[in-house]
Formats: sequence, structure tokens, C-alpha cells
Amino acid sequence: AQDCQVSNIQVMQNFDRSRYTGRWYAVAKKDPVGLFLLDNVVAQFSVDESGKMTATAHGRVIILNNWEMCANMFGTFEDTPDPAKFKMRYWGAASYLQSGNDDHWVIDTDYDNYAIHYSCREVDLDGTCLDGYSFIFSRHPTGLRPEDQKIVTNKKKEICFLGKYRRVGHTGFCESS
Ligand code: FEN
Repeated sequence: AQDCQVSNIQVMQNFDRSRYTGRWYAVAKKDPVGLFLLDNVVAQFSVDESGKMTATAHGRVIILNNWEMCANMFGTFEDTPDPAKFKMRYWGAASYLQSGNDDHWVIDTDYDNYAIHYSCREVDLDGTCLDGYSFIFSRHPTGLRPEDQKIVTNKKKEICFLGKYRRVGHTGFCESS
């Protein structure tokens, strides 16, 4: 399963959304084309009483005139037949933030330490991903445990994003908001 066909990408088996709830620190990200979050990205997943998954995320952005801001983003998830694949509608607390509707796939997670997220926005004519983004999340603000790093590297390869990630710094910039 490394032909880079979006339709062949393996996702988390028997994904359990309730175990996925809580705080996740982005430790690395592969950016999409266009506006996004720069760093200090932290996501918080919840499951409501009806079982629907929602999330918030914040991250640093630089808007016009080089103003540093914390973007507070919200996401609601629509289920699909695959329990690890969602459609995410997202928007920002501030009107200048872009909103949208993206795929949101959980590629792999052990729920307690690491998670690999994937979103392809545009599939190319050959079936590979032309524009997508991905987050590597950790439960630990300090990063991934050494034993999780090789799992994550292998998954980056499987989703054909190896070498396209940047480390996500955490300076506490968004911690007050
Ligand atoms: C995710 C999981 C948890 C919930 C959500 C997630 C996705 C967040 C996204 C954020 C997009 C940010 C944008 C920022 C922006 C996957 C972490 C919701 C998809 C689009 C600017 C920058 C500069 C500017 C205007 C706007 O709009 N940034 O001048």
C-alpha cells in the first residue's frame, strides 16, 4: 500500500473516537497550499452526548501588516462509513480566518501518545494527492517518544508525505487565549 493512491491509503482500524478525545499537541505538520496555522498548534477533541465528534484548535498566524495572532478554530465532524474517516467543517473565531470543509482521516494512533492525521484536499488525475495537509500529534508537549518515531516515519511514507513535514514549535504563544 505505497502506490500513493489516495483511495488506497490505510486508516486506523476500529477507530475509537472516545479514546481520541482530549488535548493533542502538533509536533509536525505538512502544510496545504494557501493559508494555514504556523506553529503552536494544539487541538482538543470532544465527543458530545449524541456521539458526535467536535474539535477546537489554535495556532499562531501572521495576518496583514505582520500582526501575530492566535487563530482559534472550530471543527465539526460528519461521520462516514469508515469510522476513521470524517468530513470536517471548520471555521475561525475571527472573520479574517478562512473556513472550509476538508476530509479528516485518522491514519494511526495509540490514543495515549501519538496520532497521525491526514487530509487530501485535491486528488490529482493519477489518483495521488495534489494538495493536502497532515498533522503528527503527541499527547506530550515535549514531542514524540523515541519508540513512536519509527511508527510515525513509516506512516509518513505510507501516506506519501515523507520529507514534507516541518516541526511545529511550541513557545506558549497561544496559551493565554
Ligand atoms: C485540526 C483538528 C482540530 C480541529 C481543526 C483542525 C484544522 C484546522 C485548520 C486550520 C486552518 C487555518 C487557517 C488559517 C488562516 C485538523 C487541527 C479545526 C484547517 C485557514 C490566515 C493567515 C493570514 C491571514 C489570514 C488568515 O486563515 N490564516 O492574513
